[in-house]
Amino acid sequence: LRNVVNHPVFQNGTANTVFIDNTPELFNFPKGRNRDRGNKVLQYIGDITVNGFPGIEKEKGIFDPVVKPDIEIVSAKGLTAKQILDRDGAKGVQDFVRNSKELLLTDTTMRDAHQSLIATRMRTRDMLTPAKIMEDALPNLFSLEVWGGATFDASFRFLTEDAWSRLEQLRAAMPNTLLQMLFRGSNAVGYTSYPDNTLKAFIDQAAASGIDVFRVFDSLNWTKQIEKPLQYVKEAGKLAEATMCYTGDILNPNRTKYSLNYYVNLAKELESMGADIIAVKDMAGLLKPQAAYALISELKEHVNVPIHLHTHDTAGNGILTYAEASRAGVDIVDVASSAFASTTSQPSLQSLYYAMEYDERKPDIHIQNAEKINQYWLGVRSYYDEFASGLEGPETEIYDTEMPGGQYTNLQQQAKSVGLGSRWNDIKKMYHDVNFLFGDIVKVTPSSKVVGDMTLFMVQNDLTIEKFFEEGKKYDFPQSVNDLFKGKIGQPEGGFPKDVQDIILKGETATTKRPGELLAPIDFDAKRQELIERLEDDDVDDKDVLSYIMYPDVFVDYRRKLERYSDVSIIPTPTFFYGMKTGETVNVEIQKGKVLYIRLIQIGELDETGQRIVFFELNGQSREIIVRDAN
Ligand code: 3PY
Ligand code: ZN
Repeated sequence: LRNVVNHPVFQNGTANTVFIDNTPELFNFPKGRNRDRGNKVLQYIGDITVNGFPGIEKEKGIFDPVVKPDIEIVSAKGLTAKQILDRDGAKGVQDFVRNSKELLLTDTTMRDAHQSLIATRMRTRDMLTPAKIMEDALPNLFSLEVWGGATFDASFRFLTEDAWSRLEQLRAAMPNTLLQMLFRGSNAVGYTSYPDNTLKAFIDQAAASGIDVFRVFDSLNWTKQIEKPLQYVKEAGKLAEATMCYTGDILNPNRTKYSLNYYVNLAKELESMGADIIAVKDMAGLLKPQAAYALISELKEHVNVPIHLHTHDTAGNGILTYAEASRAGVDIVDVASSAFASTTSQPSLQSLYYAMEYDERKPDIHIQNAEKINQYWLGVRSYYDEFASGLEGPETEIYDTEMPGGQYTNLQQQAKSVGLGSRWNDIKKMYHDVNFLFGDIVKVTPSSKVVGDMTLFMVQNDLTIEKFFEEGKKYDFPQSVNDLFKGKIGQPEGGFPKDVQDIILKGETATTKRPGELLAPIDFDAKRQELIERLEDDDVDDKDVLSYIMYPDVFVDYRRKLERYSDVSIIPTPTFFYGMKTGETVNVEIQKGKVLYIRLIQIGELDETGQRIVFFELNGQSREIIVRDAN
C-alpha cells in the first residue's frame, strides 16, 4: 500500500478506479512465499541442518577463501562483440570475427564446466561476483556460455532456483558481453521432442531474457531438427550457431562412418540453412590434435562462416587440439577458468593463453585479471567438492568409450543409485558396445542418455551383445531405448540397424518423420491454466509456463519448495549445502541492506512423532523451528 499512496497520481488526488486498472503492478502484494521470510529461511536451514542436502555426505569442512577479485580495468579493443551484434546484427559479428587476427575465446565456466565437473550444481549467487567484473577484466572475450544444457533442469531441481532469473541477473550484470546458450535442437532444454511453436516460444523468451548466441545441435546430427530452431533464432535477431557434433575419428581408416567428408558436407548444409557460425561440438573430447588440424583446415576451405570449436579435456590433449585448430584457422574456441577446467571439462583458459603466449594468434586477454578471477573460482570450487566424483587426471580410455564429458559424472551417479557403483569399468566397456549395437550413433544429450540407460540395463541383467541377439525378445528394454528406435528423437546417419530395431520394438512401428511434425502445437493458455490448478496459485507468467512444459513435475516441486522456504538463492553457499553447526552465526541478506543475523542455538531431541525443535536466534530473538527428522 505504501507504493499506492506514494504514487504521484494518488498523491495529486486524481486517482479513481481507472487508476487501479492502469497500474495493476501496484496491487501485486507479496505472495505467500515472501511473507514471513525470516522463518522460512530458518525452516530451510533447519531442514538441511537436521537432514542434510542430497548428495552431500561429509561434515562441513573449511572452505578456501572466496574474495572478490581485485582486477585492473581494461578497455575493450573497439566495440565488444555484443555491442556489434546489437548495432549491426549477425553480419557485423561475422565480420568482427573474420577480422580478428587473435584466437577468440568463449568462457564456459558458468555452464559446461560446472556441468561436467560438479554435476551442474553451481549456484547463481556464486556466478554474480565474477559476472559483474568480467566485462571490465576481460572485455575481449567473445562470449560467455551461461545457460542451457542441464543447467536449466538442475537449477530448479537441485538448487531451488529459477533458471530464467539466473539468466536475467547475469544479463543485467554483463550488458556488453555476448551470452551464449546450448540448445538441444528439437528438444530445447529437455529430453524429448517439442512442437515447433514451443521451440519458437522458448527461443523468443530466452532471447528476451538475455541470450545472444544459440548453439543449436541435434543429438543425432540430423539437420532436419536444427532447421526450425535456427530460423527462430534468426527471427529473434540473435546469432544462430549451427552445430555438428563430432564423433568417431576422422584419421582412423577403420572408422569410415563419420569421415572428414561427412563433416564437410554437414557444414556446407548448415551454412546453406543460414548458420551465422558453425560450431564443432566435440562433447566427449575425441578430436585428436592432428584430426583437429585436418578438420578445421577443410572446413575453412569449404565454408565461409566463422568456426567455433568446443572440446572436453578428458583425455588430456585439449590444449594441443586447440593449438592445432588455431594453426588451421579456427576462429573461436571454448575454455574454462583453470579452477573449473580440464578432465571432463573444457581446457583451461589460462593454460591456452600461455601455450600461445608468443603465437601470432595469442588470445587478447589480460592474463593477470584472468588469474585473479581464477583465484575467486578456486574458492567457490571448494564449496562443491562433494559433487565432484569425476576423474583425478586424464583418461585416454575415453577415445574408446566415447562418453560425453557432461555425462561422465552423471552416469556414475546413476550407476551408484542402482547399486552398480562397483562395476564402473564394466559400464564403460558396455557403453562402447552399446554404441556399436545401435549402429555407431552420435552420443550427446539425449541420445547419450539412451546409450547410458541401455548400458545400465545390460550390465544389471548380465547381458552381453551375443545374449542380446539370442534372448533380446524376452526383455522389455528401457522406455528411452524404445523411443529412440521408434524414431522419437530423430534419425541417425544411415538409419537404425534393422535386426536390433526388431528385437527392441517387437512389432511396434517406427517413424522416420521429424517428430516435431507429428506433434500438435502446445496450447499455452491451457498449459497456464493446468499449472495454476496444480499450484493453486495464479501467479504464473510466460516463463513459468515454459519451465512447466520442459519439466512439469520438477517445476511444480520447485514452486512448493519456494512456498515453504521462500527464495533460498540468498543463502550463502556453505549454509545452503551444509546447514549450520551449533553456536555458529551466519548473515543472510534478504534484500539490499536488510540482513538476517541467524544463530543456531541448539538442535532439540527427537520426539515421539519423529520431529525435532531447532532453536535459533534471529536478529537477537529466539525462534523455534520444527523439523521432521528423515533419518
Ligand atoms: C547438454 O545438452 O546438456 C550437453 O552438455 C550436451 O553436451
Ligand atoms: Zn560440452
